[in-house]
Amino acid sequence: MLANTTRALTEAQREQWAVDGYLQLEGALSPAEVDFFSQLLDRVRLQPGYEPAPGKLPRGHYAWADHADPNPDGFMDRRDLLTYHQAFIDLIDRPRIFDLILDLMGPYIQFSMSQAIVRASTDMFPGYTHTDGGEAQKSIRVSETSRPLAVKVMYLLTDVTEPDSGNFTVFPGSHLRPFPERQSRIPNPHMPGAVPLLGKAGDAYVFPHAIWHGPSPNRSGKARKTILYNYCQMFMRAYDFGGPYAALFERCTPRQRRLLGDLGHGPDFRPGDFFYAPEDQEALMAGSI
Ligand SMILES: O=C(O)CCC(=O)C(=O)O
Repeated sequence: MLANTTRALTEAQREQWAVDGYLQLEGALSPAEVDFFSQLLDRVRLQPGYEPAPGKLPRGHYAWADHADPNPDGFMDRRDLLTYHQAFIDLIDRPRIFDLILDLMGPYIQFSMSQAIVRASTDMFPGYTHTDGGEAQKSIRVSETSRPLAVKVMYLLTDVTEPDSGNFTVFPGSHLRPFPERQSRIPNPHMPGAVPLLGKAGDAYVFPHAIWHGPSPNRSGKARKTILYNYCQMFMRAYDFGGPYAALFERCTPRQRRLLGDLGHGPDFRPGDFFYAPEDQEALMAGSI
């Protein structure tokens, strides 16, 4: 059993998390929320922000861009969504989902990354299979009884009901064992063991950094839209900001502020920060203060 402080997961979810390494939650967002966020992403893509810069920057790095492809069904991979709308801030600790995050990860966590990905329908993209967190994290796996290092929630804003529709594709159990990654056998969404997940707009997938996963090609004829939120243990670095995200604090609740690095003593760093949490950490995360 995991040493949890809260009990949001059912026994079946706990087992699926430990064995398969991911969860699928139905109806995490309501139909109205799906419409709202979908339209919001259409507006976000017309604004400046962080996007990949292939050819200029290596994979995983983002550059400031004037806008993404203006076509609402075109590719977009926008990072650091929180400044665009209060709804993105409020999604950080959305009750039902954040309860699961706390149950899985414990209370000593921070928010790490927000991202919106639109996978255009195209014959040009073969899919992409990876672990999260770059080269070093790739070789770090925790056991079934450990807290995860980092966990992502991926909210589907589009129905994905057929294979090769940009499905989130997982290799169940791969978070626990070495994975065959060789130049001659580059992991891909069609190799043995791959499970392309189906889901409805509003569903969410929850997965740890160590599971091999990624998008399938999208040849469905329609774009696949998602929002991704990442949480990590407090002693790790966030992806989207280098210190406390002070510019957002006025728009946040105390819990959201803590998740964005407000340790209660201003923006300055002190030795020990992020390793030893403030005394109210557990109560604040649980929502009891
Ligand atoms: O499905 C996608 O577009 C990418 C999701 C993914 O692999 C990730 O967030 O790490």
